[in-house]
Amino acid sequence: MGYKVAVVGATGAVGREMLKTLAQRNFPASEVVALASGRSAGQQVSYGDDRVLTVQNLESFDFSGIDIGLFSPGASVSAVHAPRAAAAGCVVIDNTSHFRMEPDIPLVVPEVNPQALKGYAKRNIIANPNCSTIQMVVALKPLHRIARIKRVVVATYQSVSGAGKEAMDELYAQTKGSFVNDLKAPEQFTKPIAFNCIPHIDRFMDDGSTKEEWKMAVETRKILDPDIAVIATCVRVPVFVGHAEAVHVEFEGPISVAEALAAWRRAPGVTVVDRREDGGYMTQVEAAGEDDVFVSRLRKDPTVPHGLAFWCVSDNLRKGAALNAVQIAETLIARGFLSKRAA
Ligand code: 11C
Repeated sequence: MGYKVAVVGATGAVGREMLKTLAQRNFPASEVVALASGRSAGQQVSYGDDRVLTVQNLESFDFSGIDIGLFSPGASVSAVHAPRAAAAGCVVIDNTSHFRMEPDIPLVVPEVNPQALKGYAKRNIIANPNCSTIQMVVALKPLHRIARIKRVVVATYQSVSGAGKEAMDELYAQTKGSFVNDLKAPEQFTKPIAFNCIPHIDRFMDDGSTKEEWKMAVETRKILDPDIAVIATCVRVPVFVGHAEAVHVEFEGPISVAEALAAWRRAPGVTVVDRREDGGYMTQVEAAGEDDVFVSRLRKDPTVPHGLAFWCVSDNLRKGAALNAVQIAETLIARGFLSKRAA
């Protein structure tokens, strides 16, 4: 007994993390299928510590009988194959940006807006938000409950794994090359990423912002509250895994540091690491491989009537992608949405 699960984009950084997460959490799967483009078909990928799956060709795969599809193959591939899988009765949880802002597609972070799942059956597709949005809304939700948020100013420090495996390889090659006088020209990024920070993630929009910055604003409003104003500056940093964010929040009414800490300590998915001393905060390297969103450096922002500033860190491949997708599937099961299709 269990669910038949397909992982689409199984050879990518997020796809591999999806397989790892399913196994680690003992997801009730009776069968797991790994899918990718024809180019990767035949490759082997790990599912947990002791199982290996042979990758099958997504293009020719028949989704009939598959209960849940965890998709992370790139937006243009999801655009074609997610509706095809959904039409065959598979509930698609799509990690790409393709469907997120469509009004009849739920955009879900289970700790924040699980209620949005109830409309999923209209399209049979649920969107997984952008990684930098997920960690921010997990941290903001407990604060928004006690004092409504008006405005968020955020700067991100995003790891190269957000841009995929080739981007990780580029950071590695450039870093190594710099020590042996073998400088590698940028291919995945617009400038060298080793020993550098690049204030540019995703494409430029007409207003001068980047699409990553736009996503943080519109996704936060769709998930948390349409009235919250968000301005983001998204920066790529030479870190392999884990995104960090400096978040400045303006509230409608008073909220103290003590109240915010107490709210976070009660909140699912949030871990407070905030000792006001050397090393009393989390960094990306420590958050890699962990499930939670870590919050640190909380203090009052005295430049606005009701303001707080904090630092938050999370593993972008886990809570920012694979784990959130698996948690959506677990929430669907817990709420009884998927029981009919159990094998
Ligand atoms: C990055 N946040 O770090 C991006 C990766 O819209 O799903 C995820 C892009 C997305 O580059």
